[in-house]
Amino acid sequence: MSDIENIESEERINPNILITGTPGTGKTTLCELVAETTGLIHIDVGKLVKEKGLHQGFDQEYQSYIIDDDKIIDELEDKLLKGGNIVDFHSCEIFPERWFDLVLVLRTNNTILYDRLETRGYIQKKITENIECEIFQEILEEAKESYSSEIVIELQSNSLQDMENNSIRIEEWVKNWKSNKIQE
Ligand code: DAT
Repeated sequence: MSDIENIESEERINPNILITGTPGTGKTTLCELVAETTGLIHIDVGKLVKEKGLHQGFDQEYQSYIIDDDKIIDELEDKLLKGGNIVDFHSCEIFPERWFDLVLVLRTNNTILYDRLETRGYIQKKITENIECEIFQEILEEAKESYSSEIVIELQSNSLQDMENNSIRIEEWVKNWKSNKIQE
């Protein structure tokens, strides 16, 4: 880590958390819950991409936006440097490593995920692509390659009980992070 990166991370009085995982694993639902219990600000990057045009057009074949990494980074940089955010996105390699204090990768059983994506109305090609992404644990590998192994944690997200457990665990982690910060 460079000196500049150290300074930025030390200046934050609230942590930044990234919740990532294959579409349908429960990122947005969990982030909304955690935002309520911790006061962290939920940043739904997929929603911002659409609303603020942080993309290079729409891919008709895959029915998804072709994201523009630079536009996304520019949009989020100031907020993330301040800290106190819980960021929700299905990819994690585009963000600077220095932004995050914790990276959580949600994982869902294939059958459950299939049903969730079908209910969402995804076309078959997009369902298959996402199920394969989950089977080959692509996002987990991406997270391990992009961030320090100590801050990357895999969380199961199959049931409402899992969601509740995950939310409590994150709330505890935020409390600990803040009290460690005060003692520094
Ligand atoms: P994502 O943001 O990862 O695309 P989501 O939060 O929109 O996923 O959730 C997709 C659907 O699955 C939604 O209807 C809520 C449901 N869901 C999410 N996490 C769940 C969990 N742990 N147990 C049961 N249902 C869950």
